Amino acid sequence: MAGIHEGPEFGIGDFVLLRDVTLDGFMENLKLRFQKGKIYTYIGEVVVSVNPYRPIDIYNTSYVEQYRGREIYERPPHIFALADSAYKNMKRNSKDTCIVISGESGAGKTEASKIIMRYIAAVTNISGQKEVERVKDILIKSNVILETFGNAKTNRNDNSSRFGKYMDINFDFKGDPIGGHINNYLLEKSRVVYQQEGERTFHSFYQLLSGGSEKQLSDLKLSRDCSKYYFISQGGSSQVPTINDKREFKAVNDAMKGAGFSAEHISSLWKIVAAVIHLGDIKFEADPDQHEQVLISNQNNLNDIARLFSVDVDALQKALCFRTIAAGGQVVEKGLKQTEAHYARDAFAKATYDRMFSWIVGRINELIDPKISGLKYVGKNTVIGVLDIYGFEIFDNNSFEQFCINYCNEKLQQLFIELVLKQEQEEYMKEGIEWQHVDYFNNKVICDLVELQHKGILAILDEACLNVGKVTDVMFLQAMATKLNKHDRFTCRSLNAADKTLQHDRDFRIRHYAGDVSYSVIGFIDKNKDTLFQDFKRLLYNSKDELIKSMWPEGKQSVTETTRRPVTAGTNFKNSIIALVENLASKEPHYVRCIKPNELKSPSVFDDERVGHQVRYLGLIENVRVRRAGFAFRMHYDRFLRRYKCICKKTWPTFHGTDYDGTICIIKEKGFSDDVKYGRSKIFIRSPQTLFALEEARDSVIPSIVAYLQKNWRGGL
Ligand code: AD9
Ligand code: MG
Repeated sequence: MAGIHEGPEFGIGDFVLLRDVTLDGFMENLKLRFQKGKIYTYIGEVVVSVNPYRPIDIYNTSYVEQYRGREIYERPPHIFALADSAYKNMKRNSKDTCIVISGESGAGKTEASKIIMRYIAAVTNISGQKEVERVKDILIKSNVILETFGNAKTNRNDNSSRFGKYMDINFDFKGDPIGGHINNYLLEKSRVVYQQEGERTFHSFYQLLSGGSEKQLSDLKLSRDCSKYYFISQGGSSQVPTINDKREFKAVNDAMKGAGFSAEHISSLWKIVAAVIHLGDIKFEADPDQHEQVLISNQNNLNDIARLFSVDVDALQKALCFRTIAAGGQVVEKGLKQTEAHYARDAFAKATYDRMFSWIVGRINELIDPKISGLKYVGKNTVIGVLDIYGFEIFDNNSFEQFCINYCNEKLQQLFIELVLKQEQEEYMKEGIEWQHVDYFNNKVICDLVELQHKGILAILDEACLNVGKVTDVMFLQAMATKLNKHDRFTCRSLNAADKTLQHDRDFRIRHYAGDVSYSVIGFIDKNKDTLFQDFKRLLYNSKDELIKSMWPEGKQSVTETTRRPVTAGTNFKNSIIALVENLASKEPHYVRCIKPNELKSPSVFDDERVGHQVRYLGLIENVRVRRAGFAFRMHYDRFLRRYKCICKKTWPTFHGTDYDGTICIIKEKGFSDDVKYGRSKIFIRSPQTLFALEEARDSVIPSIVAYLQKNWRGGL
């Protein structure tokens, strides 16, 4: 079997066939394959992918042809085989499928998702329908657009996704893509105003400064020198060797244009990016006439921003320096103090960028909406969902964003555990085969620690946020220490005084499935409340730029209209992730488990310790054991008979009984009856050796079969 027998020098293509299912055995095989440039290995139908950190020429059209329409085991392991399997299953069974790509930051999820989408685009629309081509084109272009506005260089990954993305691709009954829909999850907007050392804000800012024409930059009142601008230069690393911002700027503009964004819209988007840059350089000074109140000292900057946002400059100034409050039926304007003004400005910049990002996603969705794409539904419409979300991450300073990202990864791990076990169990039950339980670590306790109603960290945080102005981050930490003191996955200094790595009144630690992470509580309450003063909403709602106006619909409310307290950022995120997980669970899942080989982004280093850690926490050994708990291999009777009929005298060259009977004949004649079980539609083979023996028997008769076919069916091969 080509997929499994790539030759001993390449190791084993499916971990299920490992002789020795231990961490050492697993690692030895994974390392050997990585060193030989074989980055994909199966665990049954799960693809384990190791980031090669170099381009490998295995995605060209000749590879597409090798995998198209083939069964997963017929060719050497490849992500194309998984994409094809998801596609085939969807088409054959008219069932929604999804592909869940997981792994830590920098492990290769986003690349994997793009490879999958390109494969699907390559194997569909044989008849070349124009509208289908348009949809496919936008699906591919959406990656470029969203990466520009939603990805950034972090200390883990030069092109790190700072938002979660779930994309549904809709197919018609023929299996052609007729539309799609993207759901985006929590953009890490704090990056707009702050970056850690060595990091950048979103790519869009640097692309504009590097790639914008002289005229465009002068219109936007920008220079090419990033270091001049506070919001985009804090990480001190605006130049990244692996990134060509100038080229990407052209690519993203071409992609937006090609996808159907109007020239006005594209121009407005860059104006917003420019305005955000300028906002970072607004300087406040104390108003000499008004105690503790601020003024803006750089009026030019203010004029530029007002022009870019198409708003009145006085209104902008007022929104930045005052806050309008309705109290007891009276409308009062309250001057902001220095710290308040800075806070409000940052919140404004973050919200503006965030709204812009959501608008972009919404615009792409409009362009690929299957209902308006002009392609009519005929028969059943099915989808393949592709999930590419930010991976588990640990930085020197971890805040609310890492907390959300890592919680999301816990949820996906939980889904993997449940579905992989459930699926396997169901398969055995459906086929009437006895099932043997395998122990595994269930991370549900950690999901509960975060999300449980009333008792979880998010609930404690929401409670803290309810008490306007009174509760500090430190008090939130103390509340957690009191309520979670029995939880063995949670600690902080007041619960463990001896742990000097945790700072008093600042840090708490969670023992995540993927490792221990210390979070600083500073900013948790603010980020969870996510307050943006109404004044800014009204300001931009009154913009003369239609696009900007459309991003702020709630700005039409008058000052005295009371708004309901908005759902907090944490709870909002939790709800969206719970809905996502439910959605994934309702589809037939396919998994890609991405592994990062080293911390150096090196193509040649296989760091045993780092990889071993990932293999352990991803539960890959358990995955192999579960898969093998009963049987290493299974195959539908019809396929089995077709593949092995040549090795049995009773079935070759023709067999007149059922596929089931033919399968029994082969197994009996070869003496493997003790090693197999017959399910309702599939044969289950217990040990890999039996499969190898069948394959060897087949290999040895192939030459005589070729000769036979040439003699008897000349021209019919
Ligand atoms: V994060 O959680 O968004 O921070 P990802 O998405 O898991 O992370 P990404 O796909 O961005 O990681 O991969 C990181 C880098 O590894 C890419 O920019 C490529 O340079 C490199 N990479 C990943 N996969 C491949 C591949 N199949 N072939 C070549 C790859 N290079
Ligand atoms: Mg990514």
